[in-house]
Amino acid sequence: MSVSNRSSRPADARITRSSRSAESQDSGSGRYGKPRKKQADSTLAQDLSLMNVNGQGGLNASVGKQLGQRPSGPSANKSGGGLASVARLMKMGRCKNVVVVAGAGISTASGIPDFRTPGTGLYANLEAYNIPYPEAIFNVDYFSNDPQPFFSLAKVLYPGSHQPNYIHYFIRMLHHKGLLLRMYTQNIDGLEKLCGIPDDKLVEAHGSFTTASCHLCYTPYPAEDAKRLIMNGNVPTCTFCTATVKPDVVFFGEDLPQKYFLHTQDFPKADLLLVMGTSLQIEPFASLVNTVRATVPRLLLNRHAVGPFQRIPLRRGDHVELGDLEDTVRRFAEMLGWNNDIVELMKSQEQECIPTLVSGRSGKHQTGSDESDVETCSKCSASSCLS
Ligand code: CNA
Repeated sequence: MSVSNRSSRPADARITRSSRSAESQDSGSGRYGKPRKKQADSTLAQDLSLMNVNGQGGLNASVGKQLGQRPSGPSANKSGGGLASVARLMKMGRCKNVVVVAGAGISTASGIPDFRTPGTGLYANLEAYNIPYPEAIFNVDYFSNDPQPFFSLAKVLYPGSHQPNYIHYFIRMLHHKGLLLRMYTQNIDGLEKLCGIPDDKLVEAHGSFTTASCHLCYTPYPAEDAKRLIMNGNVPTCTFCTATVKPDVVFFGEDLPQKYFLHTQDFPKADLLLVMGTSLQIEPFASLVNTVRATVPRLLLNRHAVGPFQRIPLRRGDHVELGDLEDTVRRFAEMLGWNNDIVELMKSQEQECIPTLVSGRSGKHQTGSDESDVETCSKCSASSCLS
């Protein structure tokens, strides 16, 4: 659903994006289910400026200090213990309602930088954007005054110039095998759809570039026109109130899409939770991982231990596999006996989606800023191919 009707949504059906709170994140009850008020800008700015350190103030300080340095032992290392345990459960047919929670780390193998990886992450490379603090780039009040920093970033993130990688296809394979209950992604790069995960299996919790609207009055604006203008260095303006139009990517303090509320049905039903490539720093998304039933296995695949997976000892049923995500997912697929299927799926997707140059602006696999010639898949739509 579009965020264009945000203003008309009743307060008890709204939930907004914010940075992670410093209070306990593993209470099980979670705060995400409660409506939040939009924060005042100054409070928000203060809150956001703490974002990079918040993960260390959560569960307990001694654990926080050991971010990314899990001790050796079963289910908490790089040995494959956690992967093997979960793979065994899956092969026994015990996991038929798998929920995937994902973040920017699943797309770094596609060449899209994440936020927080030191050195390569977008937050470490923001000098070019001329902003006072990194999170200003997703601050709607800041955007209101100066949309250029976000539009510069949008040029990098707009779907079109990146391809899904093995990790996306692994998740696609979960669906293919009938095991994916739902994927909840924070990503806005559109690669989940592009690899063929169907719309009804996907919640893009932080919105996407698929639609655009006025950031003040939410009047919808044609997304392709907004893209063309932004890519050419121009500012799309609302036909109704003349304020700046932005792609419907959810900024801090803005409502999440209505589809996000599917979590109230999905997480209690899940029999396996896979958490991949996220620092679990953004609320309310981060707290979702605490809402599966207590007996449900949770597997974190990431470079560092994050959120409740920093606990020592881990909660019973929790598994952590640290390391490069693509390598880890390949090993996981091999354990499951899925590797060949995934490789075949990737090959067939490449062949099915051989782009053809056509005239027009409605292509799904658009790769450039040129408004007349776009690459469009001649056989499929991004979300239906190979379904
Ligand atoms: P983040 O805070 O940057 O965290 C990413 C996590 O992934 C970190 O813990 C990294 O250590 C880990 N990671 C990165 N690369 C790898 C790898 N190759 N192997 C293993 N682990 C890896 O990003 P989050 O997603 O947690 O933060 C949420 C933000 C990021 C969302 O609001 C997104 O909109 C936003 N974002 C999205 C994209 C995208 O759409 N591709 C890119 C950058 C930022």
